[in-house]
Formats: sequence, structure tokens, C-alpha cells
Amino acid sequence: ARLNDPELWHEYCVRRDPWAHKGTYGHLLVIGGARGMLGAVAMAGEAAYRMGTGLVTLTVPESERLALAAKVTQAMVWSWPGDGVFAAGSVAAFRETPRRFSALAVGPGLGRFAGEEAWMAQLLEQADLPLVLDADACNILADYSGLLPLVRARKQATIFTPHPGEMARLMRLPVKGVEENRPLVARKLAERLQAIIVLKGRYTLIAFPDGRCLLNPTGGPALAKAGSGDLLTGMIGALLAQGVPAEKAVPMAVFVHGRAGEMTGMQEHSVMVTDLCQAIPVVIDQLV
Ligand code: NPW
Ligand code: AMP
Ligand code: MG
Repeated sequence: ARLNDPELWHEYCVRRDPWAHKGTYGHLLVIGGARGMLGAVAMAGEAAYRMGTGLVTLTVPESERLALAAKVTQAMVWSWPGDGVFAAGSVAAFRETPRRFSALAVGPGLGRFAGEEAWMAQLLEQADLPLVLDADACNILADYSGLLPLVRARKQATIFTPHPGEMARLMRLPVKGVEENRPLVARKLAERLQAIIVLKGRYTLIAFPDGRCLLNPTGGPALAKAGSGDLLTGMIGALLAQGVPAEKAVPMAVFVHGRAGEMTGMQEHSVMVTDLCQAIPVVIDQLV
């Protein structure tokens, strides 16, 4: 179906079952928000609610828990051990995730930390849920090639959302080498990792493991501001949490994210990411 086909949006995004309760629309867990980057998980969480998810839990290092709880309203706040950054000892909790949550988004403001390789290995092996890997989660994967077979072995969908800088690290190329060969590079990584690769930037590319590649038509320079990628991570996670198949969830979220950037009704230079979030329902409304 085309991305602006109203049927698609009716099927997945608009008509809520009159008998629904919040559990009907999934539970997204977002992991990130090291010290100084709590805004990243807060924005992802807000975007997830705007995209219809029933429940959102944000997980930050223990030391940041109260600061985040004071900041967010609708999202629940969880914490795992860690002072400022995540501690390696917190891995056992990944085993719990499939019972409590329906999708997982990792990376916004995650930061880098001692023991990150083992931490990520446990996450990839134990979190048997659709998974979005953004920002520092991409950077961790880029630095430890031993993790890549664990990505390939996952049974549930895995989605990477690198900007060109993160993609350059994943592919061990200069940013210029990514930007001059965007479709080739995105398809190569999708095939290598058997994952969906969202190569962000003007005309975001979505490459699938089977070689298909979509070019998103929406978006603009209003999106060129801190936090805009964190918002997209929450939006993709939101649709996955609601059970939308990844093949549809990813292009749908990328499309709405870009359209929100086109139509906040403000000057491009003044738009804040929180305005983009508020534009999500307007965008979806216009699609149906
Ligand atoms: P440059 O500087 O433009 O030449 P990083 P980050 C390049 C969190 N955030 N085209 C860029 O190149 C994130 O979630 C928290 C070309 C530079 O080399 C992360 O966890 C916020 N190049 C963390 O901060 C709000 C491009 O990549 C490098 C490019 C760090 O994320 C902000 C910069 O990327 C932020 O989201 C493009 N389109 N885009 C919060 N409020 O809590 C980027 N580059 O070093 O990966 O840093 O993206 O800022
Ligand atoms: P991040 O760098 O992770 O914050 O992600 C930035 C987001 O904004 C991505 O979804 C990009 O595709 C989008 N974006 C940034 N600049 C532009 C632009 N000039 N045109 C279209 N999309 C953009
Ligand atoms: Mg980002």
C-alpha cells in the first residue's frame, strides 16, 4: 500500500477499538538518557504516546531517575543500576522484557559506558521483542564486530536508525563516502545485518534485508535540530509496540515524522522538536 493510503492508517493508527484498554495498544520500553541527555528519552516517550502506544516506560540510570520523573508526566520511569551512565551489572533485567513489553527502543542519549559490549550482547540475545537501535546503540554496534552475529540471529525485527555520522561509523567509511552512495551503503548494511536500516537525512532511505529500498519523500530543514532523531525512534517504537509489522511501521513512522517537520505552521528555523510532536496528530488526521 502507498504510505498516504488512508486504509493503511485506518488499519493501524486511527480506529481504536471501542472496547480497548491501554494494554490493547502495547507497551514500549525506551532505554537511554544518560546524564545530560534525559531530554532524548523524554522526547522519544512523548512521540510514542502521540503515535498511539498505550503504555510507555523510560529507563535511565538510577542516578537520573528522579530528575526524569520530575520531567515527564505520562511515561512511567524505571531505572537500572548506574551513576550517570548505565552500569554493566544491570543486564539480568533484559530477561524480563518480553513478558512486560511489546517493543524496545534503545539508544537515545544512551551514552557509552564500561561493559557496554556485554550489556549489548545480553540485550540482543535476551530481549526477544521488535527492537529499534538508535544513536549510541548504533555506535556500540559499530565498535564491536563480535556483536553483529547476534543481530543476525535475532528472531524479531531489528531496526537501525543511523544518521550519516552513525552510518559512517557502522560502515567504517568517511561521512562523505556514505552520503555519496546512500542507497548502496544502506542496502549493504541491511543485508549484512539482516535488519532494516533507516539511513536518515534529507530523503531518508529505508533498506530491507531482501534488497528492497524505499526513499521517503517527506521532511525538511525544520528537522535539523537536536532531538529530532530521538522523536523518530519513539515513533517507530510506538508502531512496533502496537503490533504493526516492521515492514510497515518503519516507513509509516518516517513518513509522518517528515510531514510533521513540513507542517508545524511555524518558520522552519523556530520549530522545536516538541512542536513536531504536537503536529503528529494533525498529520495523521490529514492522512485519513
Ligand atoms: P558534523 O558535525 O555535522 O560535521 P554524534 P549526536 C555527523 C543524544 N541527544 N549529515 C556530524 O558531522 C543522542 O540521542 C540528546 C552528515 C558529527 O560528526 C545521542 O545519544 C539530546 N553528517 C547523543 O546525544 C538532544 C552528520 O555525526 C556526528 C549528519 C549524541 O548524538 C540531542 C554527530 O553525531 C541528541 O539527539 C548529517 N545529517 N548528522 C537531548 N536533549 O537529550 C550527523 N552527522 O556524534 O553521533 O552526536 O547525533 O548529537
Ligand atoms: P538525528 O540526527 O538523530 O537527530 O536525526 C535527525 C532527523 O531529522 C532525521 O530523521 C533526519 O532525516 C531529519 N532531518 C534532519 N535534517 C533534515 C533535512 N534537511 N531534511 C530532511 N530531514 C532532515
Ligand atoms: Mg540521533
